[in-house]
Amino acid sequence: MDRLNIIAQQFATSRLITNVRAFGSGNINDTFLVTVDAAEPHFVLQRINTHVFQQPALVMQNMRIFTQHVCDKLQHEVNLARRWAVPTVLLTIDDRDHWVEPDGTYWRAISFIDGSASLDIIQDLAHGREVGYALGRFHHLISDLDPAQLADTLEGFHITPQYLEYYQRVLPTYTGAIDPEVDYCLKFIQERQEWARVLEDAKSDGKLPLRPIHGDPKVNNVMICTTTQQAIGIIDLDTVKPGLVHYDIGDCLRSGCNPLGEETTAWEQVQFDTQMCRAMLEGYLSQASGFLTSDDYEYLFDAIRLIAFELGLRFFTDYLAGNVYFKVKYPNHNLDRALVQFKLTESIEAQETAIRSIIEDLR
Ligand code: GN1
Ligand code: MG
Repeated sequence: MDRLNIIAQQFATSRLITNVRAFGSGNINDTFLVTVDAAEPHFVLQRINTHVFQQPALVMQNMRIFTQHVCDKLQHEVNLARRWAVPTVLLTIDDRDHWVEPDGTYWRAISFIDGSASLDIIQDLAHGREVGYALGRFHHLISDLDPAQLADTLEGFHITPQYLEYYQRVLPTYTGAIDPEVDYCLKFIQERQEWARVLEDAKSDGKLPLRPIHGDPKVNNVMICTTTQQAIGIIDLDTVKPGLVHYDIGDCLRSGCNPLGEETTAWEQVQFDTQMCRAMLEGYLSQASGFLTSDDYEYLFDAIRLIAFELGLRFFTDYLAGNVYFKVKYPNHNLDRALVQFKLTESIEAQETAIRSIIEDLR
């Protein structure tokens, strides 16, 4: 039996493992789908990237608090018209929520939401509405969870000014060529430095409150029922922690309204799809309008623009730093990813009036 099977076996109790294979397209953790014999449900096995999540025990603690809260709430819900599934943490034979290998790597297992699948790229407006719905449902379910109960598992996550500071520290260490693409990125960031504080300023001014958030609600983290095509859950709970719902809304839209997807190499053709933006926001607000304040609405456009910009900045900085954070398949991968996000940001900026009027229409 190879090592992966031995690790998977820790979480499988007496079930017989039939297969362990690489799964999904995450940029941080290593993910595997474990299939077990006969009618038993499959599960997901993950090696946590402890360079990124330096306190994995806190990640697991947040997950437990989150799951408990949501499961309690779902039990008391009267409207059970739609299925909503929460991924649960599997325990090892000796009741631990993780397994540490002799080489120090940190592993955990999570249930797979049966009868569901996720897609890397948005398919159509109906899919967009479902992805938006899922984020709204998720926010609604945790809107009464006190964010102080959740640990900060990734300090500085989505704090754009901190990414800018890191960028300023990395920039002088870059010894590669300043070709036209790199030059475009340098100027792009330079021109947006001041504005990039917009959400953090609003937070400091008391306009936007800390709430529990998902942190990474991109399209492929929303599970779609394979029979009804409805969204039935959100996975990847590592970054559930206190934050601004704006980070989530911005992240969800920058992911869903880019029909070419974030991994395209055709970055010059990247456009922000405003029709999709309307569909996604409609889906989101059908669940979230009850807890959003008028200040929340005021910052929605900035959120959409900022999180695309921020992800471009994060990818570009990692390219300059030598690809130390995001996994890459080739040396310029993070540069290509940054160009996609910056082109998307440009398209958002060019369509500001249209996007703002969609937000006005829906509020
Ligand atoms: C990372 O690993 P993954 O794919 O779930 C990143 C997100 C980015 C995303 C871009 C902890 O998520 O913030 O939006 O890549 N997660 C972390 O695809 O940095
Ligand atoms: Mg993630």
